[in-house]
Amino acid sequence: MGSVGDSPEYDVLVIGAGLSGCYSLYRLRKQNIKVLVLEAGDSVGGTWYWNRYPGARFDSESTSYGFSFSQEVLDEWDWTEQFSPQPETERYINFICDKFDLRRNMRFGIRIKTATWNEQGRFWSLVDSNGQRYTSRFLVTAMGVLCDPTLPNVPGVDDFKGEAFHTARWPHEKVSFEGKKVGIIGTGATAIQTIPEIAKTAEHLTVFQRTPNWAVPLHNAKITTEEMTEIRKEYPKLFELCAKTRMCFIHDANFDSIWEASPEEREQLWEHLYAQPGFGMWLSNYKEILVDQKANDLVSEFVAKKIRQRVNDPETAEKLVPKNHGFGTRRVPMETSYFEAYNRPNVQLVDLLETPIKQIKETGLETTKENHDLDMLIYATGFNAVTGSFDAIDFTGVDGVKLREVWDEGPRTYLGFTVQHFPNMFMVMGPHQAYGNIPRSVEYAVEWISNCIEHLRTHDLSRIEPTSRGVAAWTEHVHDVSKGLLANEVDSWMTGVNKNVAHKQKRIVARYSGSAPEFRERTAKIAKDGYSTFSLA
Ligand code: NA7
Repeated sequence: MGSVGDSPEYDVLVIGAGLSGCYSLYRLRKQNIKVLVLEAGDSVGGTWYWNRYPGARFDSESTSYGFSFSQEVLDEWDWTEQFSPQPETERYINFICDKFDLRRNMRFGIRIKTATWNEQGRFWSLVDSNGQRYTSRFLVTAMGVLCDPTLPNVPGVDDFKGEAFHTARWPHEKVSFEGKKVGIIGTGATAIQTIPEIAKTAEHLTVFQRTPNWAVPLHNAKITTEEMTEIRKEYPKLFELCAKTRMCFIHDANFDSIWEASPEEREQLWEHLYAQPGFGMWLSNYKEILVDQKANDLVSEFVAKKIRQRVNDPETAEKLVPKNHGFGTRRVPMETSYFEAYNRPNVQLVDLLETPIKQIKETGLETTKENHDLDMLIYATGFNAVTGSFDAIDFTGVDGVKLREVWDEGPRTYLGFTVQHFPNMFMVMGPHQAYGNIPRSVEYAVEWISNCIEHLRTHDLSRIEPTSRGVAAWTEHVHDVSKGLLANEVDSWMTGVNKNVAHKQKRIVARYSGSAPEFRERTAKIAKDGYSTFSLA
């Protein structure tokens, strides 16, 4: 595949066949656009293809996480659990791809290495790891927010001779823990889902924790066929609600002030939220808890009390209580019997703040205190988030400008969808976009982008690029709305920090932390005004 003369082979190339890529293809193809999706994995699903570790599941309610664009899909697909497990989600994405015959415009096992803008021909030229070239007028990146897994930067990572897996590159075959001494590094959302599952069958599980996280109960449950019939009737209301809430979840903001509630009333609300399924404790709490340190200290103390109640050994419990950040200032992991896992005789917690990792060896892991012999080592060590998948491709724009250089001090975008010097390139779930309940945000982003491409085609325009003024104003706006949020003063993937990646030591403003309705209002206005704030040709 290549370009014929100076004209590109495709109208649009999409990188990635996760939720963003699948919906991009569906939409663009409906607009009679010649589109090809290039995916590194062997099948569709993105995040839900790669993250197949035991216990992987939604933390968002299944019914609010599914796509809303097709009535047929809503009518035909039954969710069987309130928070869908990974195998079911992967089946769901495959169901959609089969239903709309999406695979015929997809190529798998294709890892893009370079993406270069050709100014003269006004097209993008992509080259994969085998040297194959693909060209298109427009480029849509649909590469996901958390797709580039990272290993710990400790000596000896390659030396371990036992089984070793990163949770985001979990094997397709069943992994057995029986009779094995298993070690896991990390205690983020992923580890918190998988630790209780591994603990059930491993002979011994050692959890190597650097930073504890504030996890609260998920309260998952089955969905019966009768319940699904009722849920189906409520879909319009449910999506209407998601369109109004700050992060597109069904959990609505609480506008009550913590300072007007008595200690008993606070306790009552928190007990209620702690017993509710999903993100309520995080998102429907008093309005001050995510912005006012004193309010945050109070709710953190409540969650700490719960941890102390649930973990039998007081010393272990204390290690599991976060000390360097407050509740809700990192993405809150949702757990199912996570804290109770530490009451099992076969589970041991190693606090890496007290005894850091010295090295990984052929036989296991050595801390500054002792050797841990292991048969299996699991890396639940997270991702080079948000910009990681962009770092992995050599993007070259106008006049040889490199994306890595443009984003050297943190992302600079226009509307989160476009970047100056990179004409005709659109990002789904790129930096500076509102994430929250991802599929809700994906649907909006894909619709905005496909409408924009449609506008360009119908107006005989073949080039769109944001202006430096537009980028400066949007980037400033994104920085402004992030001010005052306690989360933006804490190291986490949401603030772009990954201690294992050399250029990710400093906090950046990686995402849009204003409300999703505000994000949509601002970006929809630009579309309504005919994209006149862009430079069009
Ligand atoms: P996270 O949330 O980034 O967690 C990664 C974990 O790995 C976290 O506990 C890290 O500790 C730990 N880590 C990373 N590197 C090391 C080293 N070198 N030594 C010890 N511990 C380390 O990734 P997840 O996959 O759990 O979750 C990602 C998102 O997926 C989640 O937020 C949801 O949105 C879904 P640290 O905190 O850096 O001290």
